[in-house]
Amino acid sequence: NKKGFIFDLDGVIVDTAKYHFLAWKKLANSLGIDFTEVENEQLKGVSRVRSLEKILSWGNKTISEDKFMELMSAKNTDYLSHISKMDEDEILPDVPKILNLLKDKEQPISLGSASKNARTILERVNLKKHFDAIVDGNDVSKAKPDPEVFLIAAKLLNVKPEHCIVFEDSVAGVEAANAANMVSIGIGSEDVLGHAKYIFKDFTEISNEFINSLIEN
Ligand code: G16
Ligand code: MG
Repeated sequence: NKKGFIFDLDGVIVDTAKYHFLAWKKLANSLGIDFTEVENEQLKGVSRVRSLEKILSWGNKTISEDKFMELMSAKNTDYLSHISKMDEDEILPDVPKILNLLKDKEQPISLGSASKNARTILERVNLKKHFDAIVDGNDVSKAKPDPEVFLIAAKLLNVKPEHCIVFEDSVAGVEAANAANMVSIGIGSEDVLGHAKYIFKDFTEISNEFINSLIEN
């Protein structure tokens, strides 16, 4: 029995969501736009371009295309300055345990991230070797909630979409997994991820029995 296990990156494997938050907040505040956890939640899983468009619309701001590119690049430079200090300690609890369990069970594993920095981050935390495929923001033309990222991952793993399981921390990502006809597993709070098929606070709540049942069913 082979299923395809697809992991989102930010907020699922590593807690880079806090660095995105810091970088977007700095940028928004510099434009005189309020930015709290509430706004940040809506940017999770959302591409860099779309995130900046949203922030500008919240602040009723229009800017030139050049300025837009400049802000995107400044945000990423700021974000990368946080990333460059990351190490294995920032892998979220029990993620290696689950990856190893899936490997033992010979289950194909892919990354399915919106981030263009995904490969860099996986290398920093030394997890790249666990993945049979990596699909990230450089490989897609349509961002989450479009299912494209997960459908490409399924294809690379050679597993049918309906036999894939997606771990996601974002509203957009759970929507993308559902749209791809995959089993969506929300990692985070029930208030936010209510439309996921299953929800867990984090991987410490996921038992080996649960993983086995996903493989068998
Ligand atoms: C992540 C984050 C988003 C971020 C996006 C693009 O997606 O959740 O907040 O805006 O990637 O990231 P970058 O600016 O690094 O290309 P995911 O899908 O890994 O959660
Ligand atoms: Mg995420």
